[in-house]
Amino acid sequence: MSFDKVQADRLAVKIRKNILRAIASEGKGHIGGSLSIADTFAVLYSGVAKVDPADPGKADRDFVVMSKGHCGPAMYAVLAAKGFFPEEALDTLNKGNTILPSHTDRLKTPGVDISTGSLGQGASLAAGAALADKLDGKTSYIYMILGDGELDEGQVWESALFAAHHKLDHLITFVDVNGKQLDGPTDQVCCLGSIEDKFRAFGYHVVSVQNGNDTGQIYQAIQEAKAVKDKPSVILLHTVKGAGIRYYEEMANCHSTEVKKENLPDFYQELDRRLKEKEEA
Ligand SMILES: Cc1ncc(C[n+]2csc(CCOP(=O)(O)OP(=O)(O)O)c2C)c(N)n1
Repeated sequence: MSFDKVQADRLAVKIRKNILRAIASEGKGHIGGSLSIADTFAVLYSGVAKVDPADPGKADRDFVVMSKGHCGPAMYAVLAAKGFFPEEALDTLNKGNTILPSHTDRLKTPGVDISTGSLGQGASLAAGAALADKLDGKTSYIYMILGDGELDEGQVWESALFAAHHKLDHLITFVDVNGKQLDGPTDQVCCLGSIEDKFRAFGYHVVSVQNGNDTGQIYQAIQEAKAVKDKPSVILLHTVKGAGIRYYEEMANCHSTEVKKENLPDFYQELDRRLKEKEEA
């Protein structure tokens, strides 16, 4: 398949606008880690992941698993942009009877296949789904997104052992290495050492993406991962927490914080301006 970087970058802007809109409707939420993973969602939903908004439960679909489920707004942002449900639903984030709870829930949202929120669990569920597909002789992919803070969970490493043991080469894991977690820099909360060496030691093919907010680099990393046979791949995305909006990029802790409705026009303008600069560069 061909990849259109210009369209993917435009989708990333739309995703960021939708994230801001959804969280502003609540006044506060997980903005930092939602913005940092926006470009990965833009690539996955630019023809990479086999999904169909008209038939979200299609039998041969790929799964996109948001294991860092607190960043549900990033997934909702792309699902709305792609027509899985009307964009107006974004204004109901985390409210009573919403289809968009703060953390992803497969029983509530079209396009969400695995419920998450308790960090680490999405990793095991994704590995289980990948094994089930393999046993069924399916060719679908499972794309799973972890946070770097989430790597503190022992369950992530248990699932990694399992995925390598079963040679799950259709399980592609992303780690959003934004360097920060809930209450501080990941290195200070619980130092991870070399994430690259750790996954390699667990039997993974490791792709390190220098700029994890660059759609072209993300796309190339996925192509590399897909060419690997008989082992799972992990793509380490070196991102910026709050990416796209200077105010959040520069905030010491933008994990879960205010997004004011009155600031949306300025934020949208900044996103449009930065995209224009990129397109003209
Ligand atoms: C098992 C479990 N423990 C604690 C939490 C609370 N919690 C929510 S987000 C978070 C930090 C996650 O950091 P990271 O994975 O780096 O996410 P990002 O920075 O990308 O938002 C924590 C500890 C949780 N959701 N699940």
